[in-house]
Amino acid sequence: MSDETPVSVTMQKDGDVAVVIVNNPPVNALSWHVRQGLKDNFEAALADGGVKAIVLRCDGATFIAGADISEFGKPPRGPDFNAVLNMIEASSKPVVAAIHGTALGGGLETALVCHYRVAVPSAKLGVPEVKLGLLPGAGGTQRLPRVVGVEAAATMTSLGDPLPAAKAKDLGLVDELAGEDSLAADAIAYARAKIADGPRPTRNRAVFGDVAVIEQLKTANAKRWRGFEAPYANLACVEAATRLPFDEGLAFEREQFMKLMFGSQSAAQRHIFFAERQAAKIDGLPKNTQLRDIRKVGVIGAGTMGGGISMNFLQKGIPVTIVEMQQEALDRGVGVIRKNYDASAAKGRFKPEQVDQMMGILTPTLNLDDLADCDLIIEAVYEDMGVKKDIFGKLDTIAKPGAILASNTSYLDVDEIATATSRPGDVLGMHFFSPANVMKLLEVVRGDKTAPDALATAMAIGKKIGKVAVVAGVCDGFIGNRMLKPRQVEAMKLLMEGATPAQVDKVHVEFGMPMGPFQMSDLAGVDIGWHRDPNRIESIRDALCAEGRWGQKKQAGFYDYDEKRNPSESARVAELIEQFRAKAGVEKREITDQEIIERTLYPMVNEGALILTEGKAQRASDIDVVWIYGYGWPVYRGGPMFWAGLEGTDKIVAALEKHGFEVAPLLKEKAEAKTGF
Ligand code: 3H9
Repeated sequence: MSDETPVSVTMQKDGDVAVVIVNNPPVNALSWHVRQGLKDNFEAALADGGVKAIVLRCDGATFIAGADISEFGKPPRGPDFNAVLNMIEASSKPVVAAIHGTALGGGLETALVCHYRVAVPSAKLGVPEVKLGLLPGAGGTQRLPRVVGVEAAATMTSLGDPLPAAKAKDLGLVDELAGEDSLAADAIAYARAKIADGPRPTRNRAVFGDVAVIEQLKTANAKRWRGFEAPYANLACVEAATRLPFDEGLAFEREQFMKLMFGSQSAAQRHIFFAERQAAKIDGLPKNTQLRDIRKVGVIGAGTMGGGISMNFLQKGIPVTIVEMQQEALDRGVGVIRKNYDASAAKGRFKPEQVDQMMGILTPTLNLDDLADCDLIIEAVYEDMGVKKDIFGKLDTIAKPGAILASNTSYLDVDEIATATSRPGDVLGMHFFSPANVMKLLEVVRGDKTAPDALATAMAIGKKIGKVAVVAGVCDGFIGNRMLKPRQVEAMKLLMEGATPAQVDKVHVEFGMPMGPFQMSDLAGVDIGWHRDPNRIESIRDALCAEGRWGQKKQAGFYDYDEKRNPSESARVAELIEQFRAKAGVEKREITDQEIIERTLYPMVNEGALILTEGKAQRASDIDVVWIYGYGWPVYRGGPMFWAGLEGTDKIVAALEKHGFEVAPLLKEKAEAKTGF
């Protein structure tokens, strides 16, 4: 490897103003050579007697979008970031940050040591470190409250959402809005006008505002932050700024930052940051694969799934034709879409005229032939191979050449569905998760014959409608539901052996899942996939279904529910379990929480290993993305495959063997090498 330092920072002079320019695509992250370049160029500008003021700006799409996350956890290289910032801050010449795109994290911290900030109206400013399990570790938690006050600083650091430039200007974070196309010139003019004023104090300013807001934020976000360390560390630092001198506050921030940086939560969240971006990449597909044009979408089925799927496209201004068999069902489906949009409008998410616009590009019909002009058709009818093949056979004659024909099946064989057409290259799966307008995950199922451009187009349209799309291979349940199965099977076995639904669920919720296996069953419907014969009782679930305990919708499932759907443990369910145990001659025993983890979560890792070996997921991190965005796996545990590494694959294998599982060879390999995935 060459030792040469890439030139990612340069300087130009405009009369008495020096302009330091960062150019480090794609997002001008603060890589080691950028820090080096900032140091060298600021030193030069400071030493130059002809320079009276300095502008810092960036080339490319954005201002500095933060520290270079790919450097985290590696041996330090280049100058210390804080030393560079201190040097800029101490400049005797006024320094102006010229901001476009996003000034995020270390980027905003750099702007905060500049004495003035000018931004274009489309710019966004924020400290999103909390989303990586971190906090602004280069003085951000101490300088921000001195500029915007405690309330804004506490909110910005703990939630991590960037602010639009106009809002930042209201808060005093931006001094002046520049012209969208004249930032460079406007910033130079602004800097020149500040020569007489000189630098403005940054650290030597009082923190203002009421600290009570910190407790209020904790209360308001208690549910959202359950299990997370970083939001609280961010707030602790802002609170410290209100009572400690600047340098002591900085030392406190450093200590908190290092704790997070070397903890497992941030490692997991950084893993997911890159995993999410990696998931969009399709192995073996040329980067320049030509995408198909998707201007109009057809959805077959106006039920919960079909309606939710349609909403995604309507929100992006893509017209949708939605087909049902009966007028009543069609009217009901369209009514639900409108009701959902109206509810969002009432919450301020949409303007009423936007709702009208979206509804205006929805065409309801009873005629499948009306899909003839659609570029993408998504079938979302119930899970029956015969019905799906019949629909795809008809689509084959109706759809225009080149249209993508997708099934929203959650487990059926997409290759078999494709055989009903004469164009299997156009067929694939697009598996949305319920509620489809809310859940971020989209499994794009690649059939044996799916054409590369069809696949790439489905992935791209997924991104366009705001989903995190992951490629999955054809197998029962694809990635997510396939891994769910062993978990649910073991959870049921644990009931037979002595655990209660509440105990199993509690372990999962404490682990960080939004709900446990039985809560999930009750929510989704215990009767899903039931054979519907009340006299055929072969399992606890059959017994529940036979008694009409179909879950929340019947106010009875694995739990009893009151009219507000509050659950309580069910004596009847306990009785049923007891009867099954007696019949099977199983002796009830004490089940530990650890055993529940070992028997419900470890088998998921095992299944994940099989999925990888069979090539049904492109990479382990894709599996993690599926579980984070589709099932609410806690992001601070990085998804099941990343978590396996934290937990220890050797420990997992030993436990699986102890409980009599057949261990996947790939998992065994990892355990022997003592590595993760
Ligand atoms: C921090 O600053 C800590 C400080 O307090 C300092 C303490 C001492 N580093 O998202 P995209 C890559 S923590 C390295 O698809 P977009 C990304 O992986 C940081 N790489 O683009 C992708 O690579 P590839 C605080 C990064 O236009 C490519 O850039 N800052 C970084 O949709 C394009 O990314 C943040 O958390 C990075 N910081 O969105 C901001 N950022 O093409 C994180 C991106 O190989 N970044 N990459 O897959 C973002 O939120 C978005 O990337 C951004 C652009 C909004 C900037």
